[in-house]
Amino acid sequence: MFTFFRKMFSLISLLFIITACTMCDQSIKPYPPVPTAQQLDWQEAELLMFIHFGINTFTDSEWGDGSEDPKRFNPEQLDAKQWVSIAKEAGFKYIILTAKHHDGFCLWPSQYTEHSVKNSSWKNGEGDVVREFVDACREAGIQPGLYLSPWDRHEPCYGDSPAYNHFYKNQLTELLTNYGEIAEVWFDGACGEGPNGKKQEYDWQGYYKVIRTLQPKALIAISGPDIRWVGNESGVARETEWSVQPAHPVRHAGIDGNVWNPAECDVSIRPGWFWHKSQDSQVKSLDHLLDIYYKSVGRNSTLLLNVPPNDQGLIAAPDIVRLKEFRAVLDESFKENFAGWKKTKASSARKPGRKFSAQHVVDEDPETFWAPDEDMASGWIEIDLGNDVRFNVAKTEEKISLGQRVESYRIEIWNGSDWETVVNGTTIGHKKLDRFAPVSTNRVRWVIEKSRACPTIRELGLYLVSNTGGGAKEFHGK
Ligand code: FUL
Repeated sequence: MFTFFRKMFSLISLLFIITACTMCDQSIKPYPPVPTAQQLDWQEAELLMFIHFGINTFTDSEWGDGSEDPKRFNPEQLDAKQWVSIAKEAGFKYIILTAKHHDGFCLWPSQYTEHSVKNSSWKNGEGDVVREFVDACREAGIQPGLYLSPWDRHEPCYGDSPAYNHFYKNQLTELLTNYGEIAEVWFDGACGEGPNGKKQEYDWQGYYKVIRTLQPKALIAISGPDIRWVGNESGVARETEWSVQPAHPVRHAGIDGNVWNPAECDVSIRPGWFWHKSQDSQVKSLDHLLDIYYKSVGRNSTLLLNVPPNDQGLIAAPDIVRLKEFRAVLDESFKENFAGWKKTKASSARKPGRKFSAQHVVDEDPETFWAPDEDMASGWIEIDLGNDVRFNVAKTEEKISLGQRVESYRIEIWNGSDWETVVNGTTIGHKKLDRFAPVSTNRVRWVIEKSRACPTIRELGLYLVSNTGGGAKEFHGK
């Protein structure tokens, strides 16, 4: 009997806890717009690899004009598994392949054109690079994405708008039907003249419809609604980078107000997008890549780094070396978070219970977060480091599944008698990495100065990084 009552009591307590937690969850409402599940997954991925590969790889050019002989395509040692394993080891979670670039040459045997692998020397025209690529991605747990250039300098009907749109949708349909789940479709906006100066009007709404119908989970990037081009090809986001943007008249037709439209920073590891032998010695330096990392991933964006395979169909040695160095430095840099599990206090914490306590910003749990009292659009968190600690990088993260909220913040250190500012920042978003000259202190304070709604801070970090990509020169504050 006693055991029965004890069990009943435990059951009732459990139900009480579950109900209380559900109520707490409801007590912070999302501040719209918020990301979709796919946008969140993509943002958490942080690193994406671009693979520019095609007829240009064999003609030593960046933009083919469509007159290239498909026979020239012959990557004798092509190994998509090599691309994928190099990407995976370096921490890249998505890979986007140029299924067709502006020259119109297709890496898959499209039934709508003769300008493809089927008329190449590679595998006697029996090969399919897209197939090998998606298979290798799936085997390794990497998300595959495809780039299908709307601008097609080979296709004769380009410039006859309805005919070409029909052709293009057929190609999209082939790619989105025959190769399993595709995570990202990358739309370049380039739109050159067609034959006899004809202007092609792209049917964007029609293209989006094909994708949404065939692959409802695929993100449509750049000239599409889900992911925004950062605005340059140097891999650099703005210091103030909002994922919340005004709806674009074409990409978000029919929507008024703001949409969730995060930035992607695309940049090549080499001067060109395609592989050129002459550029084997011009792979970006480690410092440059690290600087790019801080200015893209560290500024609420993702990094889409292009690593183009060579004419053998393999990623070349200098690029592999650099990617390994890049990974090793990042692992080393973020190995020890001096703020991790330290004692915190805050201006306030939202009730009830400890659900939104400041302790959550150092618990290394991406699900939990701190929020101040209801209706507070500002507040602070202090971390007691125990002893003096030296660091030169700070990490700040918002819980973006609830929306991007913070407009300005600062980071202060205790100098024994006063608080000194080391960082003055604006937006945070998914991840903000601030670099500064090394400082030593036993107390650090993050002050959220202004927020569009009650701030929701997910994680904070402090690191001593030996190679910040030269960015320490740029530190602001004090
Ligand atoms: C540009 C293209 O013209 C380049 O060749 C490259 O593909 C880059 C990613 O997008 O608009």
